[in-house]
Amino acid sequence: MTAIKVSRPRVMGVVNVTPDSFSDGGRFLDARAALAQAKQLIADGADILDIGGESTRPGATPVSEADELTRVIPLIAAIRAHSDVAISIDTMKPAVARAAMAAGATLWNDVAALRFAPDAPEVAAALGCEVVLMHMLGEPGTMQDAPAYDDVVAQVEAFLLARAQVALAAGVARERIWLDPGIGFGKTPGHNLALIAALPRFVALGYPVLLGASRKRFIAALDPRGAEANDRLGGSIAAHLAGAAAGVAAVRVHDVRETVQALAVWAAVRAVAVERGG
Ligand code: HH2
Repeated sequence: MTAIKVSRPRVMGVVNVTPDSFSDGGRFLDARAALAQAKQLIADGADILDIGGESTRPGATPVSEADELTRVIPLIAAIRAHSDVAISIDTMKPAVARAAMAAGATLWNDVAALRFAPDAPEVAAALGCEVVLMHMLGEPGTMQDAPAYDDVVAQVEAFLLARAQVALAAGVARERIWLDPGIGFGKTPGHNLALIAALPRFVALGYPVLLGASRKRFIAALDPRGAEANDRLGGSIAAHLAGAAAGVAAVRVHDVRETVQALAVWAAVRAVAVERGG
């Protein structure tokens, strides 16, 4: 075995406490089932757990702040009591982010990139947490209505840099800002492929990049047989390995065990290639 170590992206495991998420909706709505799923993902090798209480798929029912808090906060507290795994909260609501940090989370994953609540940038700064700024075209309800761009890569890049500026101006420390091109959030399969192909350009912006391609619909569009959401593991791994090669900091996945294994093989091959001067 080689002595050289190649770093691989961290693996963020998804725990959705929702009735309607596109691939695992309803499975972990029960608090005990959600905690059991979280423990399983930790055992499978997750570096971070991403806890979500509101689906963002088009047509999903909006969730009240009170319901979202009830879904996610006891779970975060229970995970924290069980393990010191890093925890992120997938929410667009500042009050939910604040309560999540108090319960033990350290990362705010905001698919709205701090756009949907006027005080979101200030709350992120005051919390002192890491924050993921993700690109979405418009809003969840309408984002998939014929999404169009002149140049998807340039426009997503400009959006992310502008949102990073807003966060910086509000007082979020530069080293706490992550960027995410938002695979599937107002994109055709072609847009998603262009963004995955452009990951080296996003990584070169100097912020950690998060890639979330797990079980997304563009994979079905590329599968000659088509594929239901729970039948997209191969395509998910392929997309995340492309992210690894581009140098992303983390991948957000439903299938932690298989992704950890794929990344271990990828990193081992890279290490041998580096050792041999490749
Ligand atoms: N994708 C989903 C949700 N949150 N966050 C980031 N940063 N990046 C992503 O790509 C991303 C995300 C959608 O996946 P899922 O949580 O499985 O579905 P739903 O939104 O329906 O709960």
